[in-house]
Amino acid sequence: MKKVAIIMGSDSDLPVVEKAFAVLDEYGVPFEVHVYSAHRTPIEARDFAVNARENGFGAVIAAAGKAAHLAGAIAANTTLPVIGIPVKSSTLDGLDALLSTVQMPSGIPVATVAIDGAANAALLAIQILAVSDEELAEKLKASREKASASVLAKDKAISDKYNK
Ligand code: RP5
Repeated sequence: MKKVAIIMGSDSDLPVVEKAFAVLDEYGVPFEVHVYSAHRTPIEARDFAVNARENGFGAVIAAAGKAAHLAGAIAANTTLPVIGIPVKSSTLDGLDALLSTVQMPSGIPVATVAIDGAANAALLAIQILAVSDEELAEKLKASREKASASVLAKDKAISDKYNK
């Protein structure tokens, strides 16, 4: 199976990014984690991206806060799908990171999830790998069915209590 790369701009992003580790573990998807910054270690970030495909990765998750150029900088140097997580780490509550991550110019896409949306970033990476992995696709389907059943059970409980 292809691996997922998770790059964060700083170790201060870890509390947010860790939520992605849990989801990838749950699905048995191998991943590798690094701290590379578009601004502080631009050469290492670039080199990782350039070599990511031949190093066995199928998708890259890049998390950064403030003037968050990491996902875009990674995307500029690979044709692997790149998922950006804008991290809420500034006085602007993550809106700065959201806009920096999502507003990519035509030709270099970054699939941007919600501010601090690490779990969805992991799920999207898994869905990308599942395009060519039936077993993973089945796990995703089972998980969606479980989530639906859980909501329907809550609906029944609320309905039984209030809808006389
Ligand atoms: C960004 O700046 C990082 O991704 C982090 O979210 C933010 C602050 O970094 P530190 O100053 O905490 O290292 O590049």
